[in-house]
Amino acid sequence: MAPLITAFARSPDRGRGLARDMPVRWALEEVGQPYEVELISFEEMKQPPHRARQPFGQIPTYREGELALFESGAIVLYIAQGRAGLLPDDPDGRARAVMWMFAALSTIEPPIMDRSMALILERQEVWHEQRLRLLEDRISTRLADLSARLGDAEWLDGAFSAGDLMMIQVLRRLAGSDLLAAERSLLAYVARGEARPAFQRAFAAQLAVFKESGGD
Ligand code: GTB
Repeated sequence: MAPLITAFARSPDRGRGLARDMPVRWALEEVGQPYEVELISFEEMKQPPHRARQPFGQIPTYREGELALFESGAIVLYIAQGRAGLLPDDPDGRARAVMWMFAALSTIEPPIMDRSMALILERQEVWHEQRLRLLEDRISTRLADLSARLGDAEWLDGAFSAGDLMMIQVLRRLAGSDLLAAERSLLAYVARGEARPAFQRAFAAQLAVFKESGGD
């Protein structure tokens, strides 16, 4: 049976592919694994049946046979480990690809998420501008370091891997910002990821959900 994932019935990102079902869809497309999607509302997400599969009442989740997973990073890693296409064959290369997944989620993403939250929830606070500057400085430092490491390479460590997939998905949260535009190599890196046919299929699938939910 095809894996089943959960996603927003109506994503607040308005089909921009920023919700965390996107990396899971992208990973499944990269390895050529067909999948099914259960769309759920915010209300359903907080009810006991969904909390049984995601304790924090969030999407995405993943079910394949008897296995039930939550956490998008863990799901992408599981998909990558079981199928060819997202991890190198040699053990050292695999370890480094996983290292980049962690770097994306635990080193690059935190200040980016804090900035997103600050822009949504903290605009009225008297300290908003000061905090935003601090967060943006922190992001700029991380992006400069990442850009220095990427250099002129196409991907972070040899062939495209789950590490690139997670990193690009994290960087996409900065789309349209001066922060990303300032690092031209990262801008091109994100564009290369988004140009991949698997990304395009995953993006189109989540956009179709938004449009079918009445979004414009
Ligand atoms: N660490 C978990 C994972 O990686 O799976 C985090 C999962 C998570 O944050 N899920 C969010 C969720 O279910 C959706 S993706 N939120 C509902 C809730 O917590 O009540 C995060 C997200 C939401 C909205 C936008 N957006 O509008 O742009 C982008 C990303």
